[in-house]
Amino acid sequence: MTGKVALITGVTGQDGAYLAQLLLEKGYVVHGVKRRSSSFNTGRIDDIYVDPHERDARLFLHYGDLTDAANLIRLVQETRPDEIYNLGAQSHVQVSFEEPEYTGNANALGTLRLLEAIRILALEKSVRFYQASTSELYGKASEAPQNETTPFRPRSPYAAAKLYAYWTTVNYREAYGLFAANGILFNHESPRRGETFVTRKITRAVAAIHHRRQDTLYLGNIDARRDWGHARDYVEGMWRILQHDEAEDFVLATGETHSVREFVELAFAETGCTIQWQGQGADEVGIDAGSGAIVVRIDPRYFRPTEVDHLVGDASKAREKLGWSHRTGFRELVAEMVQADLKRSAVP
Ligand code: NDP
Ligand code: GDR
Repeated sequence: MTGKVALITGVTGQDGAYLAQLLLEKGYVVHGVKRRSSSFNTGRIDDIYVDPHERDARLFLHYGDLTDAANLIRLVQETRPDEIYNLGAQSHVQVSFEEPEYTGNANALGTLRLLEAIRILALEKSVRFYQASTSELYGKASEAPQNETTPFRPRSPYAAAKLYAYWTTVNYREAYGLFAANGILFNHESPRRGETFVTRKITRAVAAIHHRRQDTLYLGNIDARRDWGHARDYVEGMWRILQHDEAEDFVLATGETHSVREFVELAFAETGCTIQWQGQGADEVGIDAGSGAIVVRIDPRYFRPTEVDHLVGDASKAREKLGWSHRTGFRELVAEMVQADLKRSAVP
């Protein structure tokens, strides 16, 4: 047992669930912040949750919200964490164009509120703070691959809010001596990925089409390129960032880039289906070479007002200083996600 205490915002999300699991395995007591919702929102952590009345319970959930400063101060005061992982956010880039103000409130000011809570409670010398920064900061990047010194050029309200949070984290490190570090993480996915992010949207549709529950998958820009890794590997990197002897910012990435189009092809191939592309632009379609059915169509509704076309990360600093590198490759990731969705959608 480490005897350490961690506080995780966003514990009900993809990364929060994997991180809570990892920290419990390492012997931590884990406090997670969950939002009040009219329906259950703890599905991703149900398997690691133990009734708090049980003697061996080490995962505790608290209601909270990054838009509520008083709540954050009280949570930090009551839980007295050694490590805080700020993973909570309105994390959907396209949604941030629809809800820019809320996105700024939760992602930018939310980070400030949490850092201020640490300062108000005079915990700067005892707490370590991890900020969930993102490759979206690079946006229209001038160079590839992107590393810790690549200039930022955000392209969405989401990225602009995360830019504020990034620099606020750096500023609290420099101004108050807080151990505060940014993980600049490139896209990472898993069977627990939210259903509206493109990877999971594809793997769910492939499974549903395979089981004849859906005919067509509608997508936006299939030529966007991303550096996709597995969330399980990336939460291990977050933990290593906070165990390092100095607070520093790190890129976590696989170093490989693939298009959404390639993701679609591989995901369908997992069910034995070969995709042939026909047409151009918004009229392009993906045809199942076996049946001749159109299984993919483009819907301009999913085009973003400004797009991030090409991301590929260089994680050599994390490899050298933290001994971190990804374990799960692209093909393995796609296969795991499709197989998980095939299993889920086979249940009547
Ligand atoms: P998810 O969308 O799966 O999870 C986000 C979490 O934040 C959920 O628990 C959500 O709660 C919670 N949340 C949303 N709004 C608030 C709020 N106002 N107050 C408190 N909690 C809130 O995201 P991921 O797990 O994929 O990502 C984790 C973090 O890492 C996010 O900050 C994201 O922006 C960032 N990131 C993610 C990357 C990725 O590829 N996954 C890459 C780089 C950065 P609820 O369950 O109730 O919705
Ligand atoms: P991203 O992830 O914006 O990179 O942000 P997302 O999966 O939403 O988009 C990836 C790329 O796919 C294109 N795309 C579509 N996207 C969605 N969601 N739905 C579609 O139908 C679709 N068709 C094409 C997008 O245009 C884009 O280019 C994720 C989030 O987890 C952020 O929180 C995180 O910071 C970054 O990754 C790194």
